[in-house]
This record gives sequence, C-alpha cells and structure tokens, in this order.
Amino acid sequence: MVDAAHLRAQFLADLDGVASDRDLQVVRDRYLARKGGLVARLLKEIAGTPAADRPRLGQQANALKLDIEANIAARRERLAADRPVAGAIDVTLPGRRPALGHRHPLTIVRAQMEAIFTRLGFAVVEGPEAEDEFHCFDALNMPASHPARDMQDTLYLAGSMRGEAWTATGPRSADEQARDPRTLLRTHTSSMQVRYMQAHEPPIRIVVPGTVYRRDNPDLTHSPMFHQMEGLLVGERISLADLKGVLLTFAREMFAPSSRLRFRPSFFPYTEPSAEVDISCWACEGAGCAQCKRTGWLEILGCGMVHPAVFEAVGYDAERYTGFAWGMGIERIAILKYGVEDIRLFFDNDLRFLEQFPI
Ligand code: 2NL
Repeated sequence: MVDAAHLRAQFLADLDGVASDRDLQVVRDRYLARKGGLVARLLKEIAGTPAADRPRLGQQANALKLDIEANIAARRERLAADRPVAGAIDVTLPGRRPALGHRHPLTIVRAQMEAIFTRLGFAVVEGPEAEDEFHCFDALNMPASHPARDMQDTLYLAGSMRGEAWTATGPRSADEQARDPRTLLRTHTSSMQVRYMQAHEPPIRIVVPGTVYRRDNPDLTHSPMFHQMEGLLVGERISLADLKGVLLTFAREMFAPSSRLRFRPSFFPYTEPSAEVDISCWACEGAGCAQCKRTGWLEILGCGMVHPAVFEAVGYDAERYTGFAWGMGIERIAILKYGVEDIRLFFDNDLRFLEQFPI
C-alpha cells in the first residue's frame, strides 16, 4: 500500500518540474482528480484496511490532500506573477535589425562608370546645373538660331541675370543676349566641359557626370530631369582610333568582355565627324532577341571629334589640338544593364523597385 508520506515526496518532486499553467494542471489532475487521482486511490485503499488503522490513515490522507491543494494554489500564484506584463520589454527576444538604406540604382551605375574612366586616366569633374547661354550653347557651335535653344526644348529660369522678368521666347540675336543674358537649366553637361577648357590648357582628360534638364513630358523613355556622363579628351594628334579604344574598353568593362561596337554616322553641332555608337547585345550576343528588338545591337551613346569652332570658343589653338568627346545617359546605361522598362521608375521613389538593386 502507498503511504501518504511517500506520495507527498513524489508530489513535491513533480511540482518542482512545473514550468507553466499547463504543467501545473497535469500535476493537479494526477494527484487530485476525483476519479483516478492518486489521493482518491489512497483513500480507496484505506477503506480496505483494518478498522483500527483507518482513522489515523484517513487523517494523514486528508492532511496530504490539503497540503497538495495549498501547494498547487501557491504555485499557480507564482506563475501568474512571473507572466510578462502587457507592454513590458521582453529582454529575451532577439534584437530588431535596423533597416539599412542603400544606394539609388543611378548612383550605383554612375560609380561603376566613374571607376572605369578613372582607371583610364580621366578626372571626374562637376559643374553648375543653372547655366548661361554661352556655356550651354554658343561655345558649342549652337548659334542663337539653333532650334535646341527654343523654349520648346530648353527650360529657362524665370528672370534674367539682372533679376528682371523676361518674356522673350525663341532665338535672340547676340546683341539681345549680351544685353539681357538668360539663365537656363543645362541641357547637357557639355557646358561644364567648356568651363573646364577655359580654365585648363591641353592635354585634358575628363568625364563630367551630372543632372541635366529638357523640356519633355515624362513617358516610358523621357524624363524632364535625367543624368548624363560626358567625356572629353584633348591633346596633340588625338584620333578617332583613340576614341574607339576608350569606348570599347568602357563597353567591355560595363557590359560584357565580348562586347563589340558599331559606329553609325550622325550629326552634332559640336563634333565633326559625329557618330552614334551601338554595343552588341550581350543578351543574345548579336543574334537578335527581345532586348535588342531583334537587331543584335543596343544604342548606348553619341560621340565625335571635337569641332574646331568649340576649340576657338574656349581659346584653344584649333590647328594644334584635336580631341574627342562623347555623351551618354546614365539612365540609358542602367536601363540596358538591368532591363528596366520605364525611366520614371528611377524617380518614383518606390522602394519595391529601388530595393532590387545591389547595395
Ligand atoms: C548624345 C550626344 C554628345 C558630346 C556629346 C561634347 C562636348 C564638348 C565638345 C564636343 Cl565640350 N562634344 N559632347 C559630343 C558628342 C555627342 O552627346 O547623344 N548623348 C546622349
């Protein structure tokens, strides 16, 4: 027969292992359940003992029952007291990782481009976004009558440089301009290259990344604000072959080591000859696919040998020096490299788009 003292020791050991309300309920049922509980079984066994022993054994069993109940109640209270208060800091939780910001895709691509050209010996220079007509147009062989100077294409800043409002639109004579120079948002970073040439004698080797503005309505491929990287190299006996070498190196490092280039004759007022340059499609290696619209080629930039009129405008000896220049859109390079379908995605600040790029 089980005795009360033994049962008590067993109960205290079980109670020691209790860690939760559920554990406590299991222990309670094990000892106090009316049917099948160990205390109920003890009482049943006592009923079968000699009458003389029964009062003593019954008292012991009852004392045990009260003791177990008291212990269970005390343990229940301790469990409740240990339960975390709502809103309290649970110091056992793992820490929350602070969200890390990362670079904008255009910043990533611009840095890659700068890295390639600095390895080729080009210096990176930047300049003002608000420009005057001389640096943006006249010095680049775009006279007052040039269509790019029309208000349809260029964003002029309200007020002349003398601080008065102006109303004149379209081309103006050199005289008018001299009397009332207009400020504008640069349409290309060439204006900074002009400034650089005014301040430095050849040889020069620079790339000019930066924001440019055009009077365009936004759509899949246009944004009134975008980014360019232009390049300029001037020295003695610089040839078109040098230009091809620089651009081919850029294409192979930026896109694929197997890249080939295609030069198509073109026209820019500030270069002669001028070319538009295509790169062999790296998705299909030139076979033709959706990316290159089945042509095998992707247009990446415009370039040419600097027009002698530009050298004259900045005071260089056009007989002595030759050079080449190119201009490319940073968005265009990013679009081709990452397969972006809409230029506006770069400026919508939607994290679902921006977070897809490497840090
Ligand atoms: C294009 C065309 C080009 C240049 C930019 C340049 C600058 C100076 C002198 C001569 Cl200071 N040229 N820049 C030359 C050829 C093309 O950009 O289609 N860009 C996206």
